[in-house]
Amino acid sequence: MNKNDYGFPDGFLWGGALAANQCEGAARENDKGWSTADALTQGVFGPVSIPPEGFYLKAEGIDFYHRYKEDLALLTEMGIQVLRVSIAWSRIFPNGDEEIPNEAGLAFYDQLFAETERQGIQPLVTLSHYEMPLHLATAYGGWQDRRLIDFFARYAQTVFERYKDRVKYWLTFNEINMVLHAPFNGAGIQGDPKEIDKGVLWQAVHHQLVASALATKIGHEVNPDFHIGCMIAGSPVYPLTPAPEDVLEAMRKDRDSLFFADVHARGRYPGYMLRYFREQGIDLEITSEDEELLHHTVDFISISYYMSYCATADPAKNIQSMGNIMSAVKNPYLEESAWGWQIDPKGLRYILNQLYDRYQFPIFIVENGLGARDTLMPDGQGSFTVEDDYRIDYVAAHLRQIHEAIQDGVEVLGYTTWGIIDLVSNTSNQMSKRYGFIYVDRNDDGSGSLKRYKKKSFGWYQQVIATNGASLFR
Ligand code: BGP
Repeated sequence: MNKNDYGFPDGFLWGGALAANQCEGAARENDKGWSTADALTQGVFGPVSIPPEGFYLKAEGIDFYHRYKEDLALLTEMGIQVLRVSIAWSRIFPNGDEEIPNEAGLAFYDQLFAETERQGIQPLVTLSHYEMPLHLATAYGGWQDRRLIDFFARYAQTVFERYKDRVKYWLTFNEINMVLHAPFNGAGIQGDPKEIDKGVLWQAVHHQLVASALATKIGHEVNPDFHIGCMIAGSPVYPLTPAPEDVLEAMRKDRDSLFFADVHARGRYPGYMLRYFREQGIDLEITSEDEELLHHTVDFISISYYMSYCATADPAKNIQSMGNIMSAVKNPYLEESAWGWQIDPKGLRYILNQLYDRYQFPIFIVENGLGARDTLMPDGQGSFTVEDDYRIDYVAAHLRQIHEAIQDGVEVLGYTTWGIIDLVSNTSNQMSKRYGFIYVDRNDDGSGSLKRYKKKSFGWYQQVIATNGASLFR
């Protein structure tokens, strides 16, 4: 890779990210089964509705299922090179435990990936982005059941073989470290995370880690050219003060996430986690076959990045700030979004360096963006737009820090901004929390034409891509 002072490396992949359950809609079309995402009709922390009842936005999403050609045409006009999407497992195996996949579900992604190929866009595909067939949650208790490893492996094998000529970049589980904080969202386990037995949760985590390694093994067998990555919610943890107790607390909290990358990159459990299990009396079932499988490490690490956190050992200083799925100690030096997420572009440079120092694996930033309320207004040319300078400022500041990290020597594969087209929020199930560079006319009550409009950020990002990042420094 050639680098210059104001550009990004040659081959750096610019793009956007979406997830099936937040954009596709068509919740029951072509024999799709219910997914756990359907059951969270009011957001990640709402009640679990089995079966899903009443109105919920994800049932129709932004109708990407029927409008993907129009959307890909707009994204091609923007110039993106990579589009992160996910496959809805419940389209392929509606119940999750069948032997034979649903042909109609497979056919949809055939068409989608044929279209990305036609448009010259590289797909980056997540196997499980916060969803799994709902039946696996109700009949098996989700990932606490070891049999899910085989169900997931069958699903992975099926889609790897089917799309091997059109998809090269894969991710196993979205934000796998969030299972601990939202167990139904991440692992189909019902109940309050604080009340679920720790042993049950960690056993589910272990099953997912083994399943991720097994999928990586299978993927490399199906096509040795595959690049398969893990995906963690990346939020570095700073000590609130230089008190040694705070520094240690920050290290401990940081390891809640780093642990997942450690296993994916090193192929074994780190000593600090074995100590934790010992001291908590958690006795996991880890077979020697599991240990063997974990050796199938990933090719790269991917992260979402929205914020950093602080940690303190002093309860009196523990003022909480809202975060993505989890909350943490508020950093007094940072501003926050309208949803209370603290904004810290430099934290992205920090975590990229931290991960690269730790593993020397290439890193892909597969989510980053600003959730904000937008106002649609006439664009003076007979259509509508959004003057979203706040979003441009946010993304530009983060991209400049990625550039810094690259100058620091970190190998960064690419950047896919989150929700490049407005979609349904994961935590709050709102449309009004918008991330896109493309506006979708849909409101929280489900009204709206679903028409797409280019925001100001559309043209701005088009320039960034066309200049390979150099326009960020003009
Ligand atoms: C990540 C999820 C995404 C996405 C994003 C923004 O945790 O991987 O699916 O939703 O956060 O979160 P939200 O939609 O809650 O604003």
